[in-house]
Amino acid sequence: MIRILGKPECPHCWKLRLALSEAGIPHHSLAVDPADEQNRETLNRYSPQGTVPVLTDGEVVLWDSSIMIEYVADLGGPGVDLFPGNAAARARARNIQHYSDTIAGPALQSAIYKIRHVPKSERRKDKAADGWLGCQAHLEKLLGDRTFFAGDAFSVAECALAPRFGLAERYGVGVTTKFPNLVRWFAALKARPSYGATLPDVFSRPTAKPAKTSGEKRPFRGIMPPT
Ligand SMILES: N[C@@H](CCC(=O)N[C@@H](CS)C(=O)NCC(=O)O)C(=O)O
Repeated sequence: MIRILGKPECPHCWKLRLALSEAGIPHHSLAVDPADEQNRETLNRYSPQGTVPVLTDGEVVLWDSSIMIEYVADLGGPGVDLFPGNAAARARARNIQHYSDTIAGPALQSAIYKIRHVPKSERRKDKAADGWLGCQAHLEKLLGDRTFFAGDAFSVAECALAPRFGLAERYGVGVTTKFPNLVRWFAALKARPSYGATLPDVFSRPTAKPAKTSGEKRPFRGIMPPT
C-alpha cells in the first residue's frame, strides 16, 4: 500500500493526492509537518531534501512529487491516465507541471506571504502579487479555449495547478473574471470528486483571518509558509 508522509495543505502533497485520487489508486496518508523538530528527523531519514511529500510503497521511497506522479502513472490504476495524448501533449502537461512547481508556486507563495505578513497600508508598494497575476495571465493564454491544459483530457498539469488555485482562493488571491478561461477551468476542476476528496481539511472550514505575525520563525525552504 502506498503511504504518503505529508502536510495536508502543502501544494506538492495535494498535487500527489489528486494524482492518486484521479488514477484510482488507494493510499494511506500520514500527517507529517516539517516544521516539527521530531518530524524533521523522520523526514530526513527518507528525504535528502527534508521536504514533504515522501512516498513509500514497499521498498520504493520517493521524495520528489513529480517523480512520485510518474510512479503513480506507471502503476496504471483504473482511473484517468495522468499523461494522456501523444508525445507533444504529454510534454506540454509536464511543462505545465514544472511551470506550476517552479514559477507559479513561488509567485503565489510571495502573494500569500504578503497577505499574511505585510500590513495593508504597505501592500500597494509591494509588487509581490504582480508575479502571481503575471502567472495567471500566462496560464490564461496557455489554456485558451481548451478544456484542460494538455488538451481534451485531465492530466498532471491539472494535478499541479489545482492546488495552487485552491490555495490562492483560500488566501483571497483566487482567480477573477479578468481570466475567464481560468475561471471556467477551475470551476470544472472543483466539480470533480477528486477535488473535494483531497481538499485539505482546514480549507473546508471558513477562512480564518490571516495570522498577524511579524515573519517566519525559521528559514523556510519549501513552497508553503509554515502555518
Ligand atoms: N521537490 C519537492 C519540494 C517539496 C516542498 O517544497 N515541500 C515543502 C512543503 S510544500 C516542504 O516540505 N518544505 C520544507 C519545510 O517546510 O521546511 C517536491 O516537489 O516534492
